[in-house]
Amino acid sequence: MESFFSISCVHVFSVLIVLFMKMTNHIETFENLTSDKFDSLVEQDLPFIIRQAAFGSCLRNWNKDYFGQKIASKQVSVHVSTSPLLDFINKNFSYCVYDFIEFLKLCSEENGLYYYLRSIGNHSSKEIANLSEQFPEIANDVEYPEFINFCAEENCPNENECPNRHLFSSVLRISSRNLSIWTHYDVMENILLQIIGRKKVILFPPTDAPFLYLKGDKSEIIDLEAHDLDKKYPMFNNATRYECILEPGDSLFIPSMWFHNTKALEYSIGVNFFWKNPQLIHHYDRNDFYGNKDLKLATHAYVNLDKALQHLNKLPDKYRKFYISMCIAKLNKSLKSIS
Ligand SMILES: *[C@@H]1O[C@H](CO)[C@@H](O)[C@H](O)[C@H]1NC(C)=O
Ligand SMILES: *[C@@H]1O[C@H](CO)[C@@H](O)[C@H](O)[C@H]1NC(C)=O
Ligand SMILES: *[C@@H]1O[C@H](CO)[C@@H](O)[C@H](O)[C@H]1NC(C)=O
Ligand SMILES: *[C@@H]1O[C@H](CO)[C@@H](O)[C@H](O)[C@H]1NC(C)=O
Ligand SMILES: *[C@@H]1O[C@H](CO)[C@@H](O)[C@H](O)[C@H]1NC(C)=O
Ligand SMILES: *[C@@H]1O[C@H](CO)[C@@H](O)[C@H](O)[C@H]1NC(C)=O
Ligand SMILES: CC(=O)N[C@H]1CO[C@H](CO)[C@@H](O)[C@@H]1O
Ligand SMILES: O=C(O)CCC(=O)C(=O)O
Repeated sequence: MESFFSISCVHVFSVLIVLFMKMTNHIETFENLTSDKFDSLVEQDLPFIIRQAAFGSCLRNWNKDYFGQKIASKQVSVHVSTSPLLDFINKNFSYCVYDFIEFLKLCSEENGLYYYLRSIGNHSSKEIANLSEQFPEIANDVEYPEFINFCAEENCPNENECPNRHLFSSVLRISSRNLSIWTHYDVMENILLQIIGRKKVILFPPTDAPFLYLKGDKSEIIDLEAHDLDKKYPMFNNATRYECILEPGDSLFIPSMWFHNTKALEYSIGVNFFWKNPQLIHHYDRNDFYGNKDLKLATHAYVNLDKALQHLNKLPDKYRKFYISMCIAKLNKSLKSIS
C-alpha cells in the first residue's frame, strides 16, 4: 500500500512538473577547451559555459579593497532604480553619477535601491567600452584564454583576412543583489565572465522572436519569473528557455541574436567582451557602440518595409489586405528557402 502510494505520488508529481514547470533546456559546461573545440562550439550557435578558464588575476584579486587601492578617484554613470527589474522600454531607472568607490559601497549594501554599472567611455556614451581605456589600473587583471584566439595586433589592419578573432569591446558590469537586466539580443557574439557573486542567465534562441513581445532588440516581458505571464503574454509559453547559474570563474558564450536576461543572485562583478564576426566586418553599423545595433542591411530593410507599408496603407482595406498578404507570401517563400 505504502509503495503504491509513493509510486502514484511520484507519478502525479511528475505529471504536475510537466504541466506547470516550463521545460528548461540544458546548457553544457566545458573545461580545458582547445581552440578547435571552442571554434566548433561557437559554430553550433548554442550557449555554453566555460568553467575556470585562464582569465587572469581578476578571478583572485578583484574585491572592494583591491579596487579601493588601485583605482584613483573616478566618476561613473550608473543605473539606479527602486525596482530590481530594470526596464529599458519604460525607463524605471535613472542614471546617476558617483565616485566609483562610493558606487561599490552603495551597490553592495541593501539600502532599498538597486544599482547597475555597465561601463561606457570616459567622455560620452558614444565611445566603445574598453577596460584599458576606462579602467587602465585593473585592465591587465583580465586576460583572454588562448583558445579564443584574439588577434595580438591592437588595431589589426586586415581584419577580414586575418584568421584570428577581433575584440570589439570589454565591458565592466557590476550589479546589486537581485538586479536583473531586460531581455535583449546583441548582434555580436560575446562571452560573459562572472568574477564575483552568482548570476542567473536565461536565454532564448533567435527563432523565439515571435514569442517575446519585442520592441526593437528588447522584450516587453520584464519579469520572466512572474506566475501570470501567459495572461498578458500568451505566446511566451511557446518560447524555449535555456537557463543556467554562473558561479565565480564561470563564463558563458552568448551567441549573437540569442535573447538573454541576467539576474544577479548576489552582488555581482563581471566583465563581458564582444568580438566581431569576420564575415560581417562590412555589415556592422559604424555607430554601434554597444554591439547591439542591427546590421546596416537589416536597418535598410526595416526602413524599406515601413515605406512599403506606408504605400499600401493608402489603399482601401480590401486591396491593402490583398497586397500585404502577397508581401508576406513573398517573405515566407524567401524564409523557407533558407532551411
Ligand atoms: C582540466 O584540467 C585540469 C588540470 O590539468 C584537470 O585537473 C581537470 O580534471 C580537467 N578537467 C576536465 C573536465 O577534463
Ligand atoms: C579615463 O579615465 C580614467 C580615470 O577615471 C583614466 O585613468 C584614464 O586614463 C582615462 N582614459 C582616457 C582614454 O582618457
Ligand atoms: C582598447 O584600448 C587600448 C588602449 O588605448 C587600445 O590599444 C586597444 O586597441 C583598444 N581595444 C579595442 C578593441 O579597441
Ligand atoms: C533578493 O531576493 C531574495 C529572494 O527573493 C529576497 O529574500 C531578498 O530579500 C532580496 N534582496 C534584495 C536586496 O532585494
Ligand atoms: C504555441 O504552442 C501551442 C501549444 O503547444 C501550439 O498549439 C501553438 O500552435 C503554438 N503557436 C505557435 C505560433 O507556434
Ligand atoms: C506563411 O507561412 C506560414 C507557415 O509556414 C503559414 O502559416 C502562413 O499562412 C503563410 N502566410 C502566407 C501569407 O503565405
Ligand atoms: C520602481 C519603478 O521605478 N517602477 C516604474 C517602472 O517604470 C514604469 C513606467 O514608467 C512605472 O510605472 C513604474 O512605477
Ligand atoms: O550580466 C549582465 O550584466 C548583462 C550581460 C549582457 O547583457 C551581455 O553579456 O550581453
